[in-house]
Amino acid sequence: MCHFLAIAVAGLSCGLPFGFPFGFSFGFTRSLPAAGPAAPQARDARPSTPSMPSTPNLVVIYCDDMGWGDAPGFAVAGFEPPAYTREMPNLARLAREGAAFRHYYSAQPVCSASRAALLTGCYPNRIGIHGALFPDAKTGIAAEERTLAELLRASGYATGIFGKWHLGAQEEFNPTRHGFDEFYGIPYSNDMWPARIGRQHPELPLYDGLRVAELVRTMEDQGALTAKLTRRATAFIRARAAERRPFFAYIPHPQPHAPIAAGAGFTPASREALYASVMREIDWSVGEILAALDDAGVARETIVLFTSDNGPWLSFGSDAGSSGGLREGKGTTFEGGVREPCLLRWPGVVPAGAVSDVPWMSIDLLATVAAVVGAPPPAADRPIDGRDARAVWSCAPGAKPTQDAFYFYYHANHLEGVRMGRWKLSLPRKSRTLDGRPGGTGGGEAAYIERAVPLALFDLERDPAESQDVKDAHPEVLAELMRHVERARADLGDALVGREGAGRRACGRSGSGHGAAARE
Ligand SMILES: [Ca+2]
Repeated sequence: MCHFLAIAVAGLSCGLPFGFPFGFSFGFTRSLPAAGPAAPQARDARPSTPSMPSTPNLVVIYCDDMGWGDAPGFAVAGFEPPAYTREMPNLARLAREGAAFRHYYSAQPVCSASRAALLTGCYPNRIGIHGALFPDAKTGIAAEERTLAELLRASGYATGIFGKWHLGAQEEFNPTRHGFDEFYGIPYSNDMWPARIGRQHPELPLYDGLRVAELVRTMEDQGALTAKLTRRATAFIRARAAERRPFFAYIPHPQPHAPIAAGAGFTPASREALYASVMREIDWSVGEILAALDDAGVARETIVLFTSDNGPWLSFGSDAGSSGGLREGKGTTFEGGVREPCLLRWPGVVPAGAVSDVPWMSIDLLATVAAVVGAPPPAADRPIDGRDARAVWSCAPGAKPTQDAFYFYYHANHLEGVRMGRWKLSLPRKSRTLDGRPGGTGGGEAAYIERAVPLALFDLERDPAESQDVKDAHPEVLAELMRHVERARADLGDALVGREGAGRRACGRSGSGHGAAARE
């Protein structure tokens, strides 16, 4: 399923617990050194060449509400991509120098839950995070969960987040309390300010560590964020590279989440063209990051992952992105809500120019990185859901999806869908839709309606838009998927059928806490 050139790979495994021996070589342009679990490198002993790929730098660029169809090369057959996807030279460069994963998933189609999965390797409902945490939320990520930043810091990495956190706004949930050395960014979404959700909420703070550095009060302030975050991220990259210290730079852009805003130099020709300008500025930011890696001489020893937290916020219409022909968008577990554009560059490991249709999910990132750096396994009482994705990343022939089944939960704990291979089971529920009506214009929002959707089986290979229920033609597939549903319900629960689940853990609660304020 990897459309590239033949790659000779030996010793690959898939779906094993991380930490297993892993050595392979490519048969085309270069050979790789073995990447077995290795002791963390001392901070001052890091080689400057990729001869020790067990400590690659990691850069994760995580957009907010960017659709699957918002990056070049992501569209179902016959769908006309937005014009701005042809004006993204830096994303095109990432695709050329790395691989495009067309069946990469976010774990949930909403901000906080999506980020919880990315940073812990767990389904967010396993660790008690759901929805989007509001400024008054007294909950956040539990101190006992191991974040990707904590894992890498324990392996000698410098860690920085430059952008939107959204895993708890109280001080005990600050990123600097969860593994990040540096935090420069906003604690929650860019629409959680008085201009949109009312005067009862505080001004939007821009943090520098534990301190509020300034307030984001105007759309001009919002428009300046992308450049400010990019400058801090590139400064961090250059400084850590100069110290020859491995680093993890997490760059979760607040854009293109509404209200959209572009910075100086990206003023659109018209209000209708603002979304395109925002996307072009994000592309510019990617170029700045890639240039910083080049200038510092660390591009070949750095993993760069570019993706988004969930699909487009379609009710904003002209201010929302494109799902590329997939069904629906943010706030739904149809493909347009949870499938995200994914570009991954890791010279010598990820074949340049490859396009892969092998599914993997954000929950797999932590397990994969843990395998690369040889991190200890998770605590016995804190199992994670992710699997080592290196076989998928390297586009190994015959590489299987990282998971036997991918589960799509939404709301507090609703199991809405399961993907197994080419098949996706859509479970009965209510799901929001514009029902064919256009979204808003100029920053206005059209109203969704809630519509009951029935049990359905979709063949994503033949029907990526999830338009034709084929369960009657494939009863054996339906039966196997229902066995996965039962496994998920026993472990993670399913509020749609009144199941609690034995494997769920509590989120963190602030000392002054009185309940969650998470909404979808
Ligand atoms: Ca989002």
